[in-house]
Amino acid sequence: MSAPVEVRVGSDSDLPKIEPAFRVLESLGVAFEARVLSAHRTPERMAARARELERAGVRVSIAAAGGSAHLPGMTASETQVPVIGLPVETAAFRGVDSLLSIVQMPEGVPVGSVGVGQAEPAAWLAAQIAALDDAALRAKIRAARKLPGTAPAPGNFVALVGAWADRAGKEAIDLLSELGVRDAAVFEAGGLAELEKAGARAVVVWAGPDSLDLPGQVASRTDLPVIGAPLLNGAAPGDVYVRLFTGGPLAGMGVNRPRNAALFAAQIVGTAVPEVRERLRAYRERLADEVVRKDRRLCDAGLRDYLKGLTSTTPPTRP
Ligand code: RP5
Repeated sequence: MSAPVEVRVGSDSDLPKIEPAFRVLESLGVAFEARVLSAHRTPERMAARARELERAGVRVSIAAAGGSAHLPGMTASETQVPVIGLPVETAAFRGVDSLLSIVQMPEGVPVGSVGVGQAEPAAWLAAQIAALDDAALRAKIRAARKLPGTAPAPGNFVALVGAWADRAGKEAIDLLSELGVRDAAVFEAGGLAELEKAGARAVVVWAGPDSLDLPGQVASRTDLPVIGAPLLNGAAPGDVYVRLFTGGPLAGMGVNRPRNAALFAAQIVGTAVPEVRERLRAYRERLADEVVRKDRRLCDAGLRDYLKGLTSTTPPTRP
């Protein structure tokens, strides 16, 4: 049996920069395996280890990379184990390049990103996911984070916080139910005790333009894994992720990716429920089949006809 947490870096030059993550895991007594696996320089080796994670009993992977930072996303594309992306600071762009590359995942393959250089929050989040079925570790984390009292053991329930995001909420609940997570419900941001009591295993918090700090506020008051999902109209303000990553440790999603928030939550449930893992795999296979079908059609129809078909069927962009 492997350690419950894997920490992979794209280069050994990342290791000193994320050292605080190792210190947090060590202080909690959470066993981890550290690996250097480059998405570009050792793609096969990186992918092969990602495919082994689930069978090896790894519950969560932290993938740290800088610059083009493809390691977290490519890891996530090879496994249903939740991947926490840790954007490493860069000299040229202060890590903004790493962050945007990691967080803006396409629909269907989520990565839960932390902020630039947030090695400690990444480790807390990983420890919290690893601790979901380990009451002693959970108590240790709550004490270390100065969270009062004990929390009930989680069930397989996903809590959605922020009732205003009706459409995103519906999309997420529909997808969760398709993935076999039948218990999902909406709570007010103040209802943390209730959602913990209800048996939440993951909490999705919608963040609108005026509530970008809400996920961090929720995450500062619970040791359940919190997923922060920004929902915005039009171009995102430049400080969207500065505001999102203030407060407690959380897994940030790309802008307007409610389905990825649901998928990440389902992956967390899937660490305990084999049926959900199976459905996640089937969902991923359907996505792949769809791309293959499109590629075949493009090859058969030729570029001009394919483009004509696209312009007549492209749905209007989502507000
Ligand atoms: C990324 O490129 C690594 O994650 C690292 O942050 C960056 C630079 O790597 P080195 O050139 O230092 O190996 O893939």
